[in-house]
Amino acid sequence: MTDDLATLQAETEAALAAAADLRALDAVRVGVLGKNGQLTALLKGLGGVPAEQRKERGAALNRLKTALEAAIEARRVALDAAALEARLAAERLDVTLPPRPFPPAGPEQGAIHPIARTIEEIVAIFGAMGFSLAEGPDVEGDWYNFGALNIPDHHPARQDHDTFYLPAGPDGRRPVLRTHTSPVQIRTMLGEAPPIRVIVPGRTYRADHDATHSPMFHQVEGLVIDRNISLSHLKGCLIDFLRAFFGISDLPVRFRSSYFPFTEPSMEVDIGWNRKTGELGKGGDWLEILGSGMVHPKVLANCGIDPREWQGFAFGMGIERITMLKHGIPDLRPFYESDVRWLRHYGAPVLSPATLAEGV
Ligand code: 2NM
Repeated sequence: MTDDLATLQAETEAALAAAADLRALDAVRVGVLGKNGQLTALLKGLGGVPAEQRKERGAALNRLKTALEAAIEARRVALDAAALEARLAAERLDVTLPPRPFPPAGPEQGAIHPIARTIEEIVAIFGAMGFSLAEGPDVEGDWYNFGALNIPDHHPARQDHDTFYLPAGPDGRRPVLRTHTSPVQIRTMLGEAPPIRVIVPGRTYRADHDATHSPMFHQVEGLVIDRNISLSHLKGCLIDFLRAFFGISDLPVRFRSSYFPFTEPSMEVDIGWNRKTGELGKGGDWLEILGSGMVHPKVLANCGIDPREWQGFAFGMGIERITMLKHGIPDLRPFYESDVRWLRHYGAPVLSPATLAEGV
């Protein structure tokens, strides 16, 4: 090998050893083997070499080229390995560590909203009694919300001050924000043949806003249609529900005659409590908690169900109200304010679903 080639080899090997990363390595490669590289220039100059030396010179240049390509590749492998080692060290993960404990209540942990929790509990209790969950639209037609339920045209609930009406559609009818979840029961009776057992939680809307009323609130209603259903079934079902929901096995329950257009007879349901302390289950006072009754034959007929063959009962209650009673929540307004301090205090832990197995 001539001196100039030995020098080029030595300089290139020194530069490769000094290249600290893949970019520096590539710069060395381009400087030697690139279009304007030093070795490329020597190869281009081969034509000017005297004929008797050209063969030997050409062989020497090719050997050097092969040697330098191998040296560059070796350095690339070494730098790749070093880069991987550095990444592995930086991103080290000890898979033998025990799992991080579920974070305590704090900024990083959410909670189940009390409304959502109560709905889960109600669905669990009625689910165990064979009820299915039914849902329907918040925006309803007048007939589903009122007419099918035997609510006459002059009924106060129909007046503008109670009901949110939407602008009339092309047919001239004004849709309503449902004032109760009963239209879902109507849709269920229209769409399914009896026997029926459904529980219907959801949002409802009334033009009412003060310390104890919100224009949007939640209701749960239930419906049972079968043969030979009587008031006894209604009473047994609701007593079982109330005792399970409030977790008081001997909770006093009282049925009081009342009136709804969609049920006959109708009954208001009270539970025993202490008015002074707010304690449920004892104290000699009564607190109204839900409405109920035997589904009116006209309502059944409106839904294509023959009232001579099928009977049923229905009931409805406000979710906010029973949630406040169960948990001693004094004020309605924070339910809708998304204040995380309130949610953390009254919310239910996540990952603890409402089940009857553990008691809701
Ligand atoms: C209540 C009270 C009493 C009720 C009736 C019906 C239907 F569709 F079957 F006729 N659904 N819900 C009902 C009955 C609701 O809420 C206080």
